[in-house]
Amino acid sequence: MKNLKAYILFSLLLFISNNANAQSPLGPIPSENQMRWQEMEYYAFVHLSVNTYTDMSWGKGDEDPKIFNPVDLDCRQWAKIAKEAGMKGIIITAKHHSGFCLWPSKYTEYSVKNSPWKNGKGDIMREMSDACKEYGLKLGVYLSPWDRNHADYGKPEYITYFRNQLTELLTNYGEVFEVWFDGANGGDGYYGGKNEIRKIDRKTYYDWENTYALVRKLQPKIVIWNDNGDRADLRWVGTEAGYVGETNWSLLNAKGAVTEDMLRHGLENGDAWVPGEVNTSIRPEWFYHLREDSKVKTVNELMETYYNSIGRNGTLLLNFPIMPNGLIHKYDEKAVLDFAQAQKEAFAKNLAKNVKVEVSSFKGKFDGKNIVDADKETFWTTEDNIKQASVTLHFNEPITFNRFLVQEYIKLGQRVKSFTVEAFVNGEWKQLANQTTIGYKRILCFPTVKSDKIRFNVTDAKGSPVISNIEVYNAPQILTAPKIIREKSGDITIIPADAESEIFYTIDGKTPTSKSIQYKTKISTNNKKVTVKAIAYNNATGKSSPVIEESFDIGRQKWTILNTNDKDAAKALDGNPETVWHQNKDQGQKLPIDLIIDLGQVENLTGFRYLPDQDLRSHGIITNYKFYTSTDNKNWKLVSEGEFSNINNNPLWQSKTFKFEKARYIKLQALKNTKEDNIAGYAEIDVITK
Ligand code: FUL
Repeated sequence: MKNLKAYILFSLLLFISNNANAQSPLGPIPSENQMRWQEMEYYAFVHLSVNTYTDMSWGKGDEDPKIFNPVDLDCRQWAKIAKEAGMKGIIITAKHHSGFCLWPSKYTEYSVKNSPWKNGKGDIMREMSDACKEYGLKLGVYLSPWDRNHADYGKPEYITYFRNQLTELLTNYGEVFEVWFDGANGGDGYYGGKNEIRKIDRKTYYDWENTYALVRKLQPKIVIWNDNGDRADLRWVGTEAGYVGETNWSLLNAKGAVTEDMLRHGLENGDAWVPGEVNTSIRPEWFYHLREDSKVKTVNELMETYYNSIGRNGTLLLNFPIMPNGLIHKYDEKAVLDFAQAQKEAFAKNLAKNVKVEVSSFKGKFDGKNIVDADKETFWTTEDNIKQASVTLHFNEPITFNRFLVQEYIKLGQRVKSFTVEAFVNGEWKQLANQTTIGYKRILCFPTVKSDKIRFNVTDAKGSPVISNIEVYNAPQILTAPKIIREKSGDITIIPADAESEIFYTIDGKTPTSKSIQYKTKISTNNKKVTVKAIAYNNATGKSSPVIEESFDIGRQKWTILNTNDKDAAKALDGNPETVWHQNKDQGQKLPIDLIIDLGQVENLTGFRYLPDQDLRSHGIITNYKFYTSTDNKNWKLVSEGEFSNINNNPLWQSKTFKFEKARYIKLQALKNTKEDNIAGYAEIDVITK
């Protein structure tokens, strides 16, 4: 009897301890909406506005709505591609900085209703929402706070207008999973015909607190993305290049300034859950430009983006620039479907599924088996207050692998501060990786290893680790395309990405194969215009990289920068995007500053190109310019002026075209830079000729 009582008591205690909460949540944790969003992992952006028809990165707000005519527009094509690519939703630029609305808003005339498209009877938001429903995708909305068209922008009245528009978008088109409030804000614009510069304080002007309250009331399941200095549900990662920091905490402080470092890495001891979303475009720019048809990202670049976003505790928001006809370009479609295929191949077989596991300690039912059951809802945790722990996976026979995937059960907080991965090779443990954070998902890539034992060690954590999943893969190798540059001498150099592959190229427009010319030394081009296409080819596997293509205008051999003695000036013409010349005005002075170049002979000019410093934090990134030509270096003619729109976030080649001019001298006048100081920086300067 006594034994029975003791047995019952013991069983009861065991039951309670087994089913008790594994660990209490530690620090901030995701809301249900943030959790649902995190699990989406991968979704699309689409950019379409009036500037799709003017070849500009940003619309100014004065574009005639009559130019907007996407005659073949088919949101079902966008949705079908996104779905087939494995994406879970689409965020559409309902209104970009131009102020032009893709839906017939009641509150403005500047919308599709005054465009020829469907005789002004169309509604792209409606078509997008219907297409998303049909393909089982979630719908997201980008509504630019900055509106370069609206007469009231900068006044309190505009906030009413902005909220009216938000209300339309979040009421009339069904459930919306994410709203995007772009950070680019204030500056020159049309503003109802005033054509002036208007500055606002992006932290206070929009009264975010009440704007958020409205959003949440209309869409209780939404997540808010905001890069205007006011903490929302999600954060920008500080770059549009497609990566977040290797160390990536999903935390920030709810109040106080946010630095670039915090955007990139989060904040270990932040008091709010604000995870990072990696936004990048499948082409260099966000909007469609014909010249970028040869610049669609390759599978390798996209896979790298995948590992640097989803593989680093982020989500991936990948953009399709919509063509003027209203469709996604077939090259973009192919690239994203090849990318989906590469993901499938990389993660085809989880070699760790249900293998034998040994853990250093565990608590109740939260034992090692939960890590390898490929179910992220079950997890392993240790006894309380343990900050170091390890998991060893035992395989029946040696496996070959090069990817390691690990997930924390973030509903109980992000805990791991550092970890290592080891493989047992030739009788000893060999370290494969020594890393910091994990978060929702971390994927590590390393050279292929063969082993029958893998060990994962948490080396430091905020509290007992809670790990939901470990997976191991052997991803096939994908060759990376080489880089092509043209030096000032006119010679072309092709730089391989790895030491093993050979390079083949063409300069006759044909697609290169392993039968094309093999690259051995610099290609001399007599200073002429030339298009080079190249591949890397691996003889052992017979595999090729994607084709890289670069087009160069006239060579710059005879060029001289006239108005300087600074030796570093050569860096602006050396063909190397990594080297930059900084031209300084005297301390205390401000721009403008001129860069005058003698082309050595009269050329048939139709435009110029400018590549800024690739480091966005650097000084001297020009935002506004004037460009002049001359035949005698005395009398100058202004041939182009304007802005390099999105250069602050995306330091790409800026191409500007103008009416044909015969000239020997060119002058680029930098009017303003991102820091509003006295420096103009040039990674490269080039011209476009007829
Ligand atoms: C930026 C904008 O200025 C770009 O045009 C683009 O919309 C990108 C997604 O965000 O800040």
